[in-house]
Amino acid sequence: MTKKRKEIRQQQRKAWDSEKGRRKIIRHNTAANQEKHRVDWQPLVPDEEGQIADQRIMPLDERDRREAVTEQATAVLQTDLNDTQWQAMAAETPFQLGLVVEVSRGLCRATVNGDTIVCDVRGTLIAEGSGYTNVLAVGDRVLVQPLSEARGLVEGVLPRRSGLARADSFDTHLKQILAANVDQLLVVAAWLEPKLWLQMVDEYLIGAQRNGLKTAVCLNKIDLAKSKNEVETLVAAYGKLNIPVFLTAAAQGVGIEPVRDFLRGQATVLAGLSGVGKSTLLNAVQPGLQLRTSAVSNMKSREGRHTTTQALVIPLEMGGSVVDTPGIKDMGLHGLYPDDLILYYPELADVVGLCRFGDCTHSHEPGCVVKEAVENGRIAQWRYDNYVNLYDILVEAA
Ligand SMILES: Nc1nc2c(ncn2[C@@H]2O[C@H](COP(=O)(O)OP(=O)(O)O)[C@@H](O)[C@H]2O)c(=O)[nH]1
Ligand SMILES: [Mg+2]
Ligand SMILES: [Zn+2]
Repeated sequence: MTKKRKEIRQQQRKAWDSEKGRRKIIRHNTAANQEKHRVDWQPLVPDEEGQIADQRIMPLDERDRREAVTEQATAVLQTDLNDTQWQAMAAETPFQLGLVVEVSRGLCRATVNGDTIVCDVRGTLIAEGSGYTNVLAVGDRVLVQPLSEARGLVEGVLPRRSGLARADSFDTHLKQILAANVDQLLVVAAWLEPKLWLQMVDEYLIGAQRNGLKTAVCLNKIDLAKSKNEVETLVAAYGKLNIPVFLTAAAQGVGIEPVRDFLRGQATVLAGLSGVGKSTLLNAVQPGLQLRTSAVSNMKSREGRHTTTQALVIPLEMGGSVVDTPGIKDMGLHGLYPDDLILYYPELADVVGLCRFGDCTHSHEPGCVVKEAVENGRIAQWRYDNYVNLYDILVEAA
């Protein structure tokens, strides 16, 4: 992230904080709140070049509409929320505070006073107008009306501290929230079976960073690598960017302690392809969990579509919790402007302005400083390749 951008963010944050009193209780999805958010909307700030990238092709009013909705979706986050405050909010209502631990269509499982009960979601809670395509996600704090033993009704969703969201693949100006109130994302990948796919790892990292989450990578099944050295050399690029990389062989209990340290006391989302070893890893982190693990061969039948993504919140004995998300097959960078991709490749951003041609695409031009940096090893070849590939994908989708 450039300095300018940081300053802009800080200014936005200040403006946001100064209005705190007026915004105190925000409940999602109510007509009154939609009005309120509208008041809170602030004009989008142009980038360093004074323009809002890549939106020229859209009619003006459509652009405004999308910006407004995007702004709204992020505006409902209140980053300083904690359990005490959620408790206090619930105490002001006739309902109980619940933590959503599992979601499927129209139903969820929520932990209320230590018991996990099945809840319907009140029909008046609609996603429309919230900036999201779904009403709730695992990790949400909700207001629950107990109906009978082991059954309840979700009456409202409390404001979120944070969330992992991705742009909806059809309505890219809307977001789908995958997990709420999480602090960080741990990408789990396997060295082999399934084969390491660093472009996907980059996508997860970018997705999380766009949501303001801390990130780390767990590279599992290193027992299948010829040498640890080979693995370390490859992922050194992440280390240079201060993204922690944990090398593990979860099935053998190797390398687990640093992962445990990373998870302790934090709300973490796990992301990664089926079969990379997420469940095995969690079982190693907390023996006794006994999550089901499956051989790679019978994965296909388990994979749902995005809309039926089921996730599970697992509380950790050492403090903190983990959201296991079997369904997040791809993070999707929908809605990211191609020219903003460079923000997530700081090692490229460092040199990118120095090419001989101002409009250098860093693919074939002479005097390209990026290519030079790749050749002399300052930029990892695979990071460069990922950047170019993702850039092309984003341009095509724009
Ligand atoms: N060789 C090897 N296999 C592993 C390792 N960790 C997990 N596996 C195997 O990979 C398969 C998928 O693991 P699972 O935890 O179900 O993956 P998930 O889909 O990401 O939750 C299982 O057969 C595990 O036994 C590891 O460190 N090394
Ligand atoms: Mg699993
Ligand atoms: Zn260049």
